[in-house]
Amino acid sequence: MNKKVLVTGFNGEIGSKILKELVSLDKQIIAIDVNDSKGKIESVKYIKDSILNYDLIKSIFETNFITEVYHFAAILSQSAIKNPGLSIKVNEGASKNLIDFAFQNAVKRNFLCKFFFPSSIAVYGPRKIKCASEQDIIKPSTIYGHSKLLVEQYGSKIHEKSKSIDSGLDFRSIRFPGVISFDTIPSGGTTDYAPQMIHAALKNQHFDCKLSPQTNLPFISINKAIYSIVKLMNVKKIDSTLRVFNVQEISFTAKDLSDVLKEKFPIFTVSFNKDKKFQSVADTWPSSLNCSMSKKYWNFSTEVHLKEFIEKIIEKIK
Ligand code: AKB
Repeated sequence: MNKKVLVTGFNGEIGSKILKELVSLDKQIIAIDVNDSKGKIESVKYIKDSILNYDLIKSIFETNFITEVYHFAAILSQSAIKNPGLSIKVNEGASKNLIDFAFQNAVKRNFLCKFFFPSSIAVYGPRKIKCASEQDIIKPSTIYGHSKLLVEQYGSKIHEKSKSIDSGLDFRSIRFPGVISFDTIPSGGTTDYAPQMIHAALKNQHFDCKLSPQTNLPFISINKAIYSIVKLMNVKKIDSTLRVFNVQEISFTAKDLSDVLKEKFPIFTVSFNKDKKFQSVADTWPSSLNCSMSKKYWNFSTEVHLKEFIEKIIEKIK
C-alpha cells in the first residue's frame, strides 16, 4: 500500500498553501474540506466532507497507509465566540479523533505517523505579556484558546506514549501568531485586521479597525509560516519533550501598520472603533513571542523590519 499524506482544511489560508507545497514535494495526498476545491490537482484525492464524519476518517486511515497528517480544519477565534458548540466539536473533538486514528493505525503498521497541528497564540492568557516563551502563563481566556491548548497537551501525551512503544504518533505543533497572506483575506480571526487593512489600502478603500491603535500583536507572513511547517516536519527526529514551538517574524501595533500603509498609500484612511469581542481577546494574547526553542530544535530564524515585511507582502499582492 503506497504512502499517503492526509491534509484537512485544504481550502483554508494555511491549508491551501501547504497542499500546494506538498504536491510540489511529490506527495500522494488525500485532502478533506467541507467546501469543494477551487482547482483540482492530479496527485490529490479530494473529499468534500466534514472532519466530524468519524466513519469517513476511520475509513481513510483503515484503507490508506497514512504516513503524515497536516490538520488545518478549525474554527478561528471570533467564529468560535459566535458558535462555541461547533467550535468545541471541531477544534477539540475532531482533532482528538484524528490523533487517535493516526496513532492506532500507525501502531498496527508498526510505524511512526508524523502529525502536524497548528496551534495558536490564543493558548496564552489571561494577561498580555511580551516575549512569551512556550512555558509562560498558559491560561487561555477564549474557547478557541482552550481547545488549542487541550489538543497540544493531548497530542504531546500520545507522542510520549508512542515513544515508549516505538510506533504511533510523532506529534509536532507550531503556535502561530497572526498569519498574513497575500492572496486570501481571512475573516474569522482576531488578527485578521492586518491582512484586511493591507488589502483595503491596496484597493484605496477606507478601513475601520476593530482593535485600538495601541494593540500590539505578533505576526508571520504566509510564506514564512509554510516554510516553518515544512522545516519542522522535515527534521528527522526532534529530541525534545516540548512538541509545540513558537514562531513569529515581527510584532506591531495597529497604528504601526496603518502608519506604514498611509506612508505608501497617501490617500488611504483608517478609523479605529474598538469591538469589545475583538479587543478583549487581543488583550489576552502576547505582544511578542520568544522563538529560541524553535531556533534550538529546528533552526528557525528570522530578521525583518516592519516596512520591509509589509512591502514584501504588498509586492506579492500586486
Ligand atoms: C485568530 O486570530 O483567531 C487566528 C489565530 C492567531 O489563532 N489567526
